[in-house]
Amino acid sequence: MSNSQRSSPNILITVPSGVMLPSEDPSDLSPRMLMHPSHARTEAINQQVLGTPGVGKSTLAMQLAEKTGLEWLEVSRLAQQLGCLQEYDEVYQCPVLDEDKLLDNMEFMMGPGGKIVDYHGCDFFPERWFDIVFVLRTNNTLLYDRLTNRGYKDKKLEDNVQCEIFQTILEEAQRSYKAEIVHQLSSNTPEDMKDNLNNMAAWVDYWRDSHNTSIS
Ligand code: DAT
Repeated sequence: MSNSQRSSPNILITVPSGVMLPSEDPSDLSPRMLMHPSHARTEAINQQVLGTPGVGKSTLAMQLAEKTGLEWLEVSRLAQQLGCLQEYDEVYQCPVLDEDKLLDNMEFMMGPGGKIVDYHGCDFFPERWFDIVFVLRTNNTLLYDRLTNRGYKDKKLEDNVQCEIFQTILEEAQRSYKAEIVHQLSSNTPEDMKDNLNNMAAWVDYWRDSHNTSIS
């Protein structure tokens, strides 16, 4: 088994090599230990997929939704559909999010569970919404190329690559949620994406088995 993979009795957890998991005790890797203990969801797990733009959140979340039946909520698109975008920020070349309005609209969606929330930030979301949080991480050179292909340039390109270098989103997640529910996943190659998809789907299965639920 490589340095980047550690197994629990039921689930394989993949972490970037050298990254420490919340506990050094391998027994803490069981899904039961790593899931949010105070959930009250009735239907299914709520997962969050986080990371700097370009790390692969949307591609992975869409595949996960197809594989599991969970609903993919792409927050940027949802905000646009719900009229939760304010004035345009010329410096960052994106509209400003009306967070309060978005949260009011999302509250009823999140309650029953079964959602994959995909966004590049998390500090304004209620902690109670999420059972498990995945932060995708990408090598800086690969990310630079992906963002350039997407048409990012100048300050926007530089800021986003720096955001990844300084692991800004990971630290935001670690400040926003309990350490045991936040997991980093490498997202450099198609093989990484496949592994991540399987691991995240395994959490959905685990939740269903342990709560005896299913999504029709
Ligand atoms: P995000 O939603 O985080 O902005 P994305 O899903 O749109 O990112 O992906 C950006 C691009 O990178 C897209 O062309 C797919 C590619 N990509 C994402 N994850 C990858 C991976 N693990 N290996 C190879 N390419 C990947």
